[in-house]
Amino acid sequence: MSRLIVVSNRVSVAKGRGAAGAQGGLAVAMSAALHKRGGIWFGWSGNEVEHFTGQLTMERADGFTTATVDLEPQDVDEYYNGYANRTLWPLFHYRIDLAEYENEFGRGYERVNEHFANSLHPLIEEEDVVWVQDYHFLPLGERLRAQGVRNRIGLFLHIPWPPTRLLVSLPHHERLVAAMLHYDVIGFQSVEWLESFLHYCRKEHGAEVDEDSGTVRIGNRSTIARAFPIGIDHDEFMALGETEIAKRSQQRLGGSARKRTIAIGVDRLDYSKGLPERIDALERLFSGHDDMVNQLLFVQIAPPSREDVRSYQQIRATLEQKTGQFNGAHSDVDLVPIRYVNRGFCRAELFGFYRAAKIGLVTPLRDGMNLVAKEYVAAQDPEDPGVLVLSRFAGAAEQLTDALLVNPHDGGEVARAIWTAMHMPLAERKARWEKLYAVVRDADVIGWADDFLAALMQDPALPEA
Ligand code: ADQ
Repeated sequence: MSRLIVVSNRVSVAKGRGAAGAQGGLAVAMSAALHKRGGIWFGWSGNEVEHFTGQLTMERADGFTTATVDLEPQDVDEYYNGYANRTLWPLFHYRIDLAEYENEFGRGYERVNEHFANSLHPLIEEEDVVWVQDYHFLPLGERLRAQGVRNRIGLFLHIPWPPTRLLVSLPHHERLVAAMLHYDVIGFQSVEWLESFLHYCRKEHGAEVDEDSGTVRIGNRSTIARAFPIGIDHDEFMALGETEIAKRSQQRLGGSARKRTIAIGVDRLDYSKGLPERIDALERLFSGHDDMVNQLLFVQIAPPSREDVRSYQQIRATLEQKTGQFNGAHSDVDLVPIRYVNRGFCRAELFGFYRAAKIGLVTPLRDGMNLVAKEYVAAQDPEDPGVLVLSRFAGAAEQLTDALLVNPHDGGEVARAIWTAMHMPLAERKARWEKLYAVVRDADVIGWADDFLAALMQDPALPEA
């Protein structure tokens, strides 16, 4: 079996399935795939040094090795906070108004991709396959090819692919996408993102596309582009549900609700997650029903992220203001309708909170997939399941069609969906949940990694011209 090399911006080794579970599904999937095949997980250490040296820190993990490099502060500013999080992230989430196009960001991104290729290249052996994760490394495959690497190299994009009309606003977009064609396989979360990519390749590069095989050909280069929807680690997550921590968390939240229906949102504090719009929808619901404070409690768990980036400071301030105003207007002396919590919880605690909540509110404006929607479904009591209210604009909506699907920009529609969820008869809740759960169980993250790697190892590409 070929050895696997995973590349991601940060390396985060899972401590083992079913453990305390502080890591996300991705860390678990990568650790499992590496454990099975042996290999190396390569990325940024998260540390900064005055001058980049490219020196690798190698450590043994469970059946594989981690290899990390330190970056210098300018790299972190320009590549990570800059091009990745201030240019590509907003643009790829349709927020062209927030995308910043600074030459230094682009140069920093190119430079760090070059650094990564230089450090990674000596580690690659003849039979290895290289699996690159996400938008931080769109040109990395090309850099490795330029250094003579002929191994199979794949890319999985965790975020959406934007419509062509938006992407063309990015300076040098042609070069960026042409570089991606050096990957043998490119994976997307959903058919919608895949189709946007194929449309762009046809329109801007005159690519020949074979829809059946997903082959995209430009000149003498070709790549396979396909949808591989990511899932959660179902078995690991269900095991967390059996823990005392999960049970106590469920009781703690459920017991504190004073008989109100609990709705929950769990999101990184990011403008793509539609958090202010969610409060606007609740405003409609509460203004339309006098007694709502006695009926509904909304718990929003939103740990801050990317705090060095201004748009993230702004979304945080907006949300604080909105929840403050909302609670000022709708609280009673002994009841507060929104609990807004700015911190992370361990995944067993999250399981308990999801289970205590009879409504899961997952209403991003755009999201590559959204694993919270899947975790919410997995955590429900089969005999008395809650209802998932899900944005049509999350990749997850392609699979979770038995949720109440909503347009997150339409506050009235979201408010009506919450009302419907509050009053949905048990038989309908069960019928919907059973179908949702079957999807979450059967398309999990371990199968996702296996499918991607099977595609990557199949049909070796013709040698580069
Ligand atoms: P994210 O944008 O981070 O991921 P998501 O898929 O929802 O979004 O994953 C978030 C993860 O963080 C979930 O596992 C959730 O449980 C966890 N989390 C969130 N808030 C937490 C809290 N307060 N405490 C502890 N854990 C918390 C990106 C893309 C997504 C895509 C994933 C995976 O933006 O669209 O689904 O990658 O590909």
